[in-house]
Amino acid sequence: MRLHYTTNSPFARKVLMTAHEVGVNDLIERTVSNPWNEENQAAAVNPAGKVPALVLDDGLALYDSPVICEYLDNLGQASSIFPAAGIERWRALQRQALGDALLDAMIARRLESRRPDNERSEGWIARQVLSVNRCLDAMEADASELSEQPTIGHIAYFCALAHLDFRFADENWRPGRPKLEAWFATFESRPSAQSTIPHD
Ligand SMILES: N[C@@H](CCC(=O)N[C@@H](CS)C(=O)NCC(=O)O)C(=O)O
Repeated sequence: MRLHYTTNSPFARKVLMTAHEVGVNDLIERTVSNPWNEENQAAAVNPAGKVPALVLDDGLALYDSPVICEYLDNLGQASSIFPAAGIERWRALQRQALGDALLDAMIARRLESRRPDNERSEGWIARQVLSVNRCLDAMEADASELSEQPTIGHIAYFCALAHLDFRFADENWRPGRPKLEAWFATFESRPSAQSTIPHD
């Protein structure tokens, strides 16, 4: 199977960390497909033109990151980051949705900020900033509940926070969020995180 990804996509990082955590890294071939280039190869397999996209050996293309992560988890023999049916599963999926929502708002803000002056909406940017801060506060409220055993929710939280550090390094999210800061510092040392540090 072949993963279309970029080295700076936090959604692709979710997939790469999942592959590492469940022990299927070696099964994945990789193609860097920049969605912002005209020759974006991801668009040939994902109609949305986004990364990550995973093409299976029989040609079926899977997207987006929640679907790919669950597929890889199913392949993994050693461990699982998707709890079995029950409340823990819903908590993990809800956390994944929260991490992804933080990313969506952060990326929307960044893209809007880069538009020409006469096209940019400061109101739209302010709306995304509010969303980012609400997501961060919800994560802080949840941080002491996070289990030792990682789930897809942990990975989504981590990738979202790490992407804030990567793209908005001058806007530290840590002040006023001590539990989230402590959790992040510990999770950051996992090999799956250390082997997937983003770069442009
Ligand atoms: N919901 C998607 C989001 C994927 C996404 O937004 N990827 C970005 C890169 S981080 C992308 O490809 N953007 C290109 C575009 O929006 O056209 C997922 O979870 O995989």
